[in-house]
Amino acid sequence: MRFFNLVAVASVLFSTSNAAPLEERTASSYAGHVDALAAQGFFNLAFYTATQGLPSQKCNLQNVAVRREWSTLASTEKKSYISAVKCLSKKPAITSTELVPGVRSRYDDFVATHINQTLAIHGTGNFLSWHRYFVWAYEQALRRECGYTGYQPYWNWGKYADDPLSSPIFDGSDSSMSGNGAYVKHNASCIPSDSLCEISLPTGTGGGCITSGPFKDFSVNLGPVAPALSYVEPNPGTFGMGYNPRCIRRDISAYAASHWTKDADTASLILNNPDPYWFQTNMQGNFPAGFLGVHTGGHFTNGGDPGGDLFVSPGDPVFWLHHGMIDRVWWTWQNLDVEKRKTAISGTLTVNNSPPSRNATLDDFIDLGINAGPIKIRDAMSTIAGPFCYVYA
Ligand SMILES: *[C@@H]1O[C@H](CO)[C@@H](O)[C@H](O)[C@H]1NC(C)=O
Ligand SMILES: *[C@@H]1O[C@H](CO)[C@@H](O)[C@H](O)[C@H]1NC(C)=O
Ligand SMILES: *[C@@H]1O[C@H](CO)[C@@H](O)[C@H](O)[C@H]1NC(C)=O
Ligand SMILES: [Cu+2]
Repeated sequence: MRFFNLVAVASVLFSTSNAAPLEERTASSYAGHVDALAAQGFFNLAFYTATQGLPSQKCNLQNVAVRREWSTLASTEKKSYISAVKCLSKKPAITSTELVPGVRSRYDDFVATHINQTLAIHGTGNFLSWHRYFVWAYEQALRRECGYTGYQPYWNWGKYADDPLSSPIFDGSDSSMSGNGAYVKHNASCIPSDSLCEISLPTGTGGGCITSGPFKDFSVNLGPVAPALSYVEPNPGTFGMGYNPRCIRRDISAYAASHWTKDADTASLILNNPDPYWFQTNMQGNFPAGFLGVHTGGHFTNGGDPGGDLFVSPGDPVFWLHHGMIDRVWWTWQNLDVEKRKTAISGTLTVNNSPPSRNATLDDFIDLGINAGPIKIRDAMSTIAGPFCYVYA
């Protein structure tokens, strides 16, 4: 019974691929290699649950959420997502200003948590699981606290890699995530830092405050900690936690997008890295080798401040679409060998194991500070078990 139902759901999702009105179908008709892998993975997951049982009784066909690509949302759906994000940025923070002097909103609560834990959640064994939990908790906040009735959309990089500026994500229209920053003459961005310039990313045509779209007046309150632009107002507090209201600056980079986030880059990441260590390492980049990877490549497609700041990047609302795709790529990779990869983790507790630390285990906890309590990595390994109940179209 379960078997046929899940397969039916997968077929419906992948044959029609969306419920958007006709005039928006052109954008969503794209079906790259990565979409085919996601579909194949979904079928595998359906077969697996049919033969092994669903991992959680709480999550079933009737209530499973389906996260969709930005361009497949109808304009009204995009706008309701955007409104919910703005709503979160207007709700009071629950973090105390004694702990984080710069927080002003529920949105900032998430940014503060990310800043606080940055050095324990990147290049580590919990990178994928922690960010899965983070995106989910944010989606829950949009729904529970801001009345959003949809789910977290994602940004399928490969669709727009040649021309991100005219994508429905960055075209600056009122149903986009806002466009580029105003042009400000500036130097190339050095990755990972100016003092260790392993990759020099050519400047884009922005660098200043975003000039169009829904987030033109959005206030970034925390950071910077490691700004990609030298002229960002320094934070008055410690570790970026002081109050530093400023605009979102972007420097949209077709260079980063087209060099590291094409559909073929993502497909190759999924197909050519059966070892979880290499999957997550190549995803996050190999900077000494001049390779940004899809994770850093996506962050530097929008770039700027806070987008190009490893610590403060969730301060730019496009972060959540980007990390939705990161999670979808992991989900796809997992589903291509469900049995083996539902427990596959690798990596230690410190960034690229520096300084050396022990391996992460499935029994280690991940937490989101004030936003959500600790869960075991084990409980974040499946998107249809533990606290989660969603799949990707
Ligand atoms: C650009 O780099 C040069 C050389 O390192 C430096 O002198 C200059 O201040 C930089 N300009 C900006 C705007 O960061
Ligand atoms: C840590 O994990 C790696 C593989 O990911 C393994 O080679 C190594 O032996 C592990 N270290 C310990 C102490 O278990
Ligand atoms: C940062 O992490 C520490 C240690 O886990 C915790 O005690 C503190 O409350 C956290 N601060 C924030 C802002 O989440
Ligand atoms: Cu992060």
